[in-house]
Amino acid sequence: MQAPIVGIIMGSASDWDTMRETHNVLEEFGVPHEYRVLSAHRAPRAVTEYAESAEQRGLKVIIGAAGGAAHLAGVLAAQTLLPVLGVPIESQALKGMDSLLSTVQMPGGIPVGTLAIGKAGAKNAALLAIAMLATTDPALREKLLVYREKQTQAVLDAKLEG
Ligand code: RP5
Repeated sequence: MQAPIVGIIMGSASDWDTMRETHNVLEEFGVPHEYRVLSAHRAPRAVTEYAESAEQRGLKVIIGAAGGAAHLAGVLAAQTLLPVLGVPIESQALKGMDSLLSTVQMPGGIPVGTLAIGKAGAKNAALLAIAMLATTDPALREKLLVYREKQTQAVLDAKLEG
């Protein structure tokens, strides 16, 4: 088994229904990855340990997903030089607007590349991580090209009933 190069971190097991999308896309592309529940407020020391050791363990990109006061991706980004992508989980109370704003609105200096709320963002986090990795991996770039071509063809072939 290859060592993971992408780390998916989510604030709660309840985020897995969304973050499975990220996992599925990375699986489809054959990108070695790991996924864990680590919370910035319920397990802050574990988040620090993860972020501080990630680069040395061989990770290239971290994806942080959380809902509500979603500071997880920012806290990860603050403690590593690796690029961190953020997925705002769709919360019950505010439909993910809280998650979106607290993930995306990082003060200048520590960036989090924030994706859309919910499953679209989870899927795109994987695709964006793949695009980043593909800049130095020609085989992965080829897979991304084929994926895009298939997607385009599916749109052009779409049949409407009526
Ligand atoms: C956040 O609080 C998690 O990322 C999750 O989206 C949200 C709710 O967590 P649970 O109460 O379902 O564990 O920390």
